[in-house]
Amino acid sequence: MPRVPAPSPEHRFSFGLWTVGNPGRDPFGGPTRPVRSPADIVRLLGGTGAWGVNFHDNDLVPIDATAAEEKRILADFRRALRETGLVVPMATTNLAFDPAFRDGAFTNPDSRIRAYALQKSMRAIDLGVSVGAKIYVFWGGREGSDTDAGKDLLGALKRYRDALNFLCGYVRDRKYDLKFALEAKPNEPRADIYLPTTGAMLAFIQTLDHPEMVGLNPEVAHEQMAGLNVTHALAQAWDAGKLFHVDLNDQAPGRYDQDFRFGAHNLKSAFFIVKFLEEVGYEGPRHFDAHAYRTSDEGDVKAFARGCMRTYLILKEKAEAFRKDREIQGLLAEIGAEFRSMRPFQGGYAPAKAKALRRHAFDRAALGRRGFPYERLDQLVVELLAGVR
Ligand code: GCO
Ligand code: MN
Ligand code: MN
Repeated sequence: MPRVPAPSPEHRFSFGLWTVGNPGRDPFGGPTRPVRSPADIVRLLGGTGAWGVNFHDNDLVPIDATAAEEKRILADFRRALRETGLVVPMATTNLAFDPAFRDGAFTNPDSRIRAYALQKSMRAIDLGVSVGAKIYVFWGGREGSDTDAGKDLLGALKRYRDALNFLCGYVRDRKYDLKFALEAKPNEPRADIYLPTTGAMLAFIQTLDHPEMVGLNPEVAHEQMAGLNVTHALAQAWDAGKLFHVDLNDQAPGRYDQDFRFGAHNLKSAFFIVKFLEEVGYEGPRHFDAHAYRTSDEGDVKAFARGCMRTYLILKEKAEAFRKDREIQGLLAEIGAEFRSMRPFQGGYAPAKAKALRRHAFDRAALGRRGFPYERLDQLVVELLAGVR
């Protein structure tokens, strides 16, 4: 069993103020842990090997803070960053919590609320950039519907597009070194959230004025809530050059939004996620958008944060073991074997190629007899993960 390295800044692990700082509130009960100040949360992360801390504007500065309060909070926060060496890779706007956003922010039918959402986002972008954020996430949790009875769906998409175009313009105008990452989620808190999957977001990005500034922040739980395969979503985002950020956590399909510790529910799926990110050479933040169980005390919250990172690193070792395993590689070679006789038909279209392919005689029955050793391969993966290989 190879030694698992301790988490360190080079691994680019990040957490949100709202995740490790979550006092254990849920829809059925109040907090079970004390509320910590942002600087305190940074210090809590400081000793764990984490690299970054992310925030929503109001995780750092309460929505009703005075200018003097804001100044003091920011000074404390900056001091904690200096003390711990943590950086702020990503920031975002809270456009979900305040009652003003009950029917969405950028897509709200009320033009005053849409304008307020833009103002709040511009200020939050300034705040994020002022502490070094290079990625700005948009998760439109309230952009959606509980009933479509009163919804102008095409109008909502247009407003969404207008808002992102406006904010891209703002970032360009200010010459900020900042990219946007859109985060899809199918439902919760709305019955149906607009642009519910990574693929839907990807198509939407192409309709924006500055698609090159805008990428994706796929989240494990959000894909799994919908019964989808998150590694497939990551692959599509990567293939499009749009994997700007990733929210790692875990989730059983068909449940409420669980936000479990990375790898807590589906270790095999977590393995394929890590294997994919490491194999393609993803260099962005590995952000854990996960929450400790409500039953945790503060010590257990630390164990939760360490657990997210440690599981990632264990699975990274396992991905390396997969790559070096001769039996596994032998099966992969068998599965992907090239047939020399098919070479003339590969690559793009050419009229002569098409002509030859039309004439070629295939032995369909023989093709139908070909098996693929996925049972053997999958069992080897299971044994690798179970530590008996
Ligand atoms: C959720 C989301 C959020 C976002 C966050 C950053 O399900 O509540 O995952 O945690 O990631 O708002 O944009
Ligand atoms: Mn989520
Ligand atoms: Mn998220």
